[in-house]
Amino acid sequence: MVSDQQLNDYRDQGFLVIENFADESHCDELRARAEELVHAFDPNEVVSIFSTHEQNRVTDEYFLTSGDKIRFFFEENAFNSDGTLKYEKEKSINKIGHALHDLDPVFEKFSRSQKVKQLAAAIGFEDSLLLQSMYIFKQPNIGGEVTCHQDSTFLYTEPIGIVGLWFALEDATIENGCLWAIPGGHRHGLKSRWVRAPEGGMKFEVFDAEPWNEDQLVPLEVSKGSLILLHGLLPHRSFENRSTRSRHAYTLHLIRPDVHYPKDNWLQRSQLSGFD
Ligand SMILES: O=C(O)CCC(=O)C(=O)O
Repeated sequence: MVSDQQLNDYRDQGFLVIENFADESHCDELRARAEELVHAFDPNEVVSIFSTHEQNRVTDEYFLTSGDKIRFFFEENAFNSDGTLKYEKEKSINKIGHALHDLDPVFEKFSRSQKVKQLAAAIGFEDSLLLQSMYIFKQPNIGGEVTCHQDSTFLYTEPIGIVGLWFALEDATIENGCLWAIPGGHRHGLKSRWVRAPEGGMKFEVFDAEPWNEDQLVPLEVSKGSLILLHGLLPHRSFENRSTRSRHAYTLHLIRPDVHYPKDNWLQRSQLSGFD
């Protein structure tokens, strides 16, 4: 499934693109299921959360308790100043997270398929635990940027033992906001951790305040069905989508079973399961 050369590339670069990993039909199934979930979601349940003057406190709470739920997060530019949505809900949602792989049968089937399990084993993540999943829409016109980061900042383990699986459910190009990464950037250590503060809320614990040299970023343009593996320490980002085409992706994060997962990470689960 993964050649020695590809494994070497992954170790060397911190990422690996595997083209044609997922069948078109599986991509379409996930897309159709996300559409159903959005259809069933009533934005009135949560629009107030995103548009009140207490926005930070309540949106933080909504996010921080979403680790074992299926929740909907809006694009930052989705709202008018009076708190109403600018566009229909289908064009306003930034992502769904963070337990699709455990709670939704369609996402669970894909996430725990033999193919994904075998891929995990091939990169040294056999017996790993499925920590988090996200469906990312990168909406046309208003799709927001994701600034340069390392996933281990948010999903920290000791030792670092996490991999991100990023499945392109549509072609991802520079125009519609593909991923960008700094090749080899995973070899320079972790810059910060996002930790639960004793006084409540979250804060960054900074180990290295030097910004990344974003001139070194390279675009990872991929076609529908491609899988991009991302080492937990790899600096990566995506830019805004100002094109008229969406850029849907599904992401899954795996952690090794033998790592320590601290209590002050944002995402807390009472129980984590593996592939079986
Ligand atoms: O899909 C994207 O645009 C960025 C996703 C990402 O970097 C992440 O979830 O860590």
